[in-house]
Parts: sequence; C-alpha cells; structure tokens
Amino acid sequence: MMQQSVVLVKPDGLQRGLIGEIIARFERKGLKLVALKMTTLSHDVLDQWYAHHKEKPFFSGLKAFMMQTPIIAMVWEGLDAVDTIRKLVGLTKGREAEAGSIRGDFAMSQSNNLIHASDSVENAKKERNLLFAQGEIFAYESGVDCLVYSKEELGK
Ligand code: 3AN
Repeated sequence: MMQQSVVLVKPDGLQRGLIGEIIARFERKGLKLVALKMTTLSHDVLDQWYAHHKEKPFFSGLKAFMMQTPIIAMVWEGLDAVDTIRKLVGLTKGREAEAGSIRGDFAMSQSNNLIHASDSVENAKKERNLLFAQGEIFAYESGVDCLVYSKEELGK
C-alpha cells in the first residue's frame, strides 16, 4: 500500500550535521519527499506527539531535548513506507541498533537517537496533522517511480 511516514531530524541530528546524510539515505532508497521544513516543537505538540510516554520518568527530559533547537520535519512517501523507514532508522537504543541503520551507524544513546519516524499509518496521519498544513504537503508525479517499482506494484 502507498503510505506516508513523518520523519523528524531531532536536535542532536541537526547539531551533529547529519541532516544531509539522513535525507540522502531516504532519497537513495527510492522514497519520495512530499514535505520538508524547519520548525520548532511546542509543549502542546509534544504532549500529543509523545502521549504514550506521558507517564514515563523521562517524559519531561524528552520534551526539553526536543525543544533544544529547531528540528527538520519531513513527510516521505512510498510502498509500505512506514515499516520500510523504521528499518532504515533502526532500534530506539542507538547502541543496540543494527549496523547499517541510521541509529546503528550514528547513534549511541536511547534518548539522543537522532531521528523520529512514524510507527504506524495511524500515527503518521496524527503526526502529519500536528505539524503540517494541507498546503505544505505536495502531490506530484515522481520521475523515477517507474524505475524504483514495477508496473504491477504501481498498479499501472
Ligand atoms: P522510537 O523513536 O524508536 O519510535 P519510542 O516511541 O519508544 O521510540 O520513544 C520515543 C522517543 O522517546 C525516543 N526516540 C527517545 O528519544 C525517547 N525515549 C524512549 N525510551 C527512552 C528511555 N528509556 N529513556 C530516555 N528516552 C527515551
């Protein structure tokens, strides 16, 4: 199924100069970029974004970390993009993440782990609505989808 996933380069990724590296990996994979901006995260957005962590002892530290600097917010599109991107990103704890994944190659920490990626189609929708206005997400014809996918996969 064609899906969208929301990806954030977190403050540690921005400070460490890894924005280009992270974007390059998604581009080379064959995913399609449909939204991209630099923005800051508010308390209100983070309360909703990390609602599942609200009771955790690390919640306030996590919020402070995510507000240290602006972040890069993107929406990437592709067949089964949610799971595919989670594999490119790797496990939450950087030092246990598989070599070859973004966290596996560049992160050591469980909290400062460079990047966020939606963990389900439902959460991708929620996150997209929290951060992007309708006009900030672009529908356009990819020039390379015909090479990246088979005709059958594209339903053409
Ligand atoms: P993921 O980002 O891999 O989906 P989640 O959703 O479990 O992981 O956690 C969201 C964010 O909360 C993580 N990216 C990380 O920054 C932070 N986090 C998760 N678990 C911990 C923890 N045990 N200690 C500190 N921060 C954590």
